Parts: sequence; C-alpha cells; structure tokens
Amino acid sequence: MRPDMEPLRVYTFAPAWGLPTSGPFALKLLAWLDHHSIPYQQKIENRPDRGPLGKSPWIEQGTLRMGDSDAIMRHLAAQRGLPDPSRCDTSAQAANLGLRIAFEERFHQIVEWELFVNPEGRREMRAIIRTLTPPLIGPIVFAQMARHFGRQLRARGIGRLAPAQITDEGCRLLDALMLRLEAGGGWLDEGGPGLTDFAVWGQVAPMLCWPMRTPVADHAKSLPILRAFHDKINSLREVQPSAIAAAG
Ligand SMILES: N[C@@H](CCC(=O)N[C@@H](CS)C(=O)NCC(=O)O)C(=O)O
Repeated sequence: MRPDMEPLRVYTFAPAWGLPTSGPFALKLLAWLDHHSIPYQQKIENRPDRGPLGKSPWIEQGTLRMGDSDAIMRHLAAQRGLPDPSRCDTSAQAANLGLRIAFEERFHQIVEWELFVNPEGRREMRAIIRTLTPPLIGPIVFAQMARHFGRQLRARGIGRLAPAQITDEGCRLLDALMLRLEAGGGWLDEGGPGLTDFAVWGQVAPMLCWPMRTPVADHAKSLPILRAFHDKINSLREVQPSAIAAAG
C-alpha cells in the first residue's frame, strides 16, 4: 500500500480537562490535522519513552514512526501536497516563528512548572496519575515524573527562579500575546487559523481548561480575548471520539 494510504495513528497522552489530550504539542498536531480534514486514529500512550524520540506526540503510518510535531506536520503536508506549514518567507511569518518559539520553549516550561512544582498543580497531577495507573503504582510514577520535570526545569534555568518571577514571566508572555491577538483580529496567522494559532493554542489551552488555581493559569482565565481565541479553535476542531483508542 502507498505510505500515504496507510492508516495514520497519532500517539498522545490521555484526554484531560475536556481536551482531547493534556499534551500541548499533541493538541497543536490534532488541531492541524482536523483543520485539514486529515483522517487519523488517536492512540492513547502516556509513556513518551515508547516513541521514537522519547517525547509525545509521535505518529505511526505503515513502517514509519516519526516524532516531533513540526517534523510530522511538514511530512504530512508534503505527502498530501499541502504548503509547508512552517514556511517562513514574509516578515509576519518570521515574527510568528519567534512567537511559536516563545510559547513552545519558554511558556511550555511555565506550564510544566505549574503542573509539577506548584503545589496546586502537583495535587491535580498526582490525582490524575492515580487514575491512569494500577493501585499503589500512582504515587511512585508521580514522584518519578515530578523529579524528572523538576530536574529538567532546573537545568533549563527557569527552575532556579523564584515562583513570583516565573509567574511574572508567564503573565508577561500572555499579555504580549493579547497585543498580537488584538492586532490580528483574533488570529495570529494572517487569514488564520494556521500553525502559529494551533501551536500557541496547544500551550495555553490546558491552563484555560484545568480546574486548579495556579497563578499563570488564573491570569490566562481572566483574559476574555484569550478565552475567545480558545473557543474559536475548540469549535473548529472536528470531534472524533470514536477515533480515540488505547495504544497496544
Ligand atoms: N519538539 C517536540 C516537543 C515534544 C515534547 O516536549 N513533549 C513533551 C510533552 S508535551 C514530552 O514528551 N515530555 C516528556 C519528557 O520530556 O520526558 C514536539 O514538537 O513534538
């Protein structure tokens, strides 16, 4: 069978907080696939180390296994004759590349900090992991994950900042995003939505949807323009509940 005719499987973390997955990069990928009406089956796999790059999400199609959401989108776009989604040949696209990096690199670390270091986030994550693991294993898995992310955040430098500094940085990034959304009439990509909208949405959607009171998420929830952006992307997403299955 031609590779592009093989069923496409997308491996992501489990759904959470009313979103199809808790993973920001997988949210971006699923929104992009839905936007382009590319059929796929979402497979739930909470162990990123099972993927080809040790990170979530990844895809499998025939004999192909591929990680990294941007590489996946470029590959699928080429396979289907769509334009390269991360193509950058105008100054607006160059500015959006910077915005994606700000949110997928720096803001993403703040999301992880609120989930695995902030006490409110830790309480929620501990409870979620308990529901996803056999009895008695949950606390061990949570402790390993919290240690892993805590070490990564310290190595990146952000984990060495005071909580108030991390909060301040997260809120500043969101306030800068508001200026861009206002200027762009509610979208980040010209004639949106596009890759930058999906990428930034993937990073902010968990914070907008999770129930716990963490400081940057509280700020995000207080921004009507951001909530409207989230609602628009959420309503664009095709709901594919029957396509979700456990990996295996
Ligand atoms: N550049 C990658 C980033 C993927 C990524 O960082 N995924 C996170 C979850 S949102 C992950 O798997 N973290 C596990 C770890 O770092 O051990 C992409 O775009 O797919």
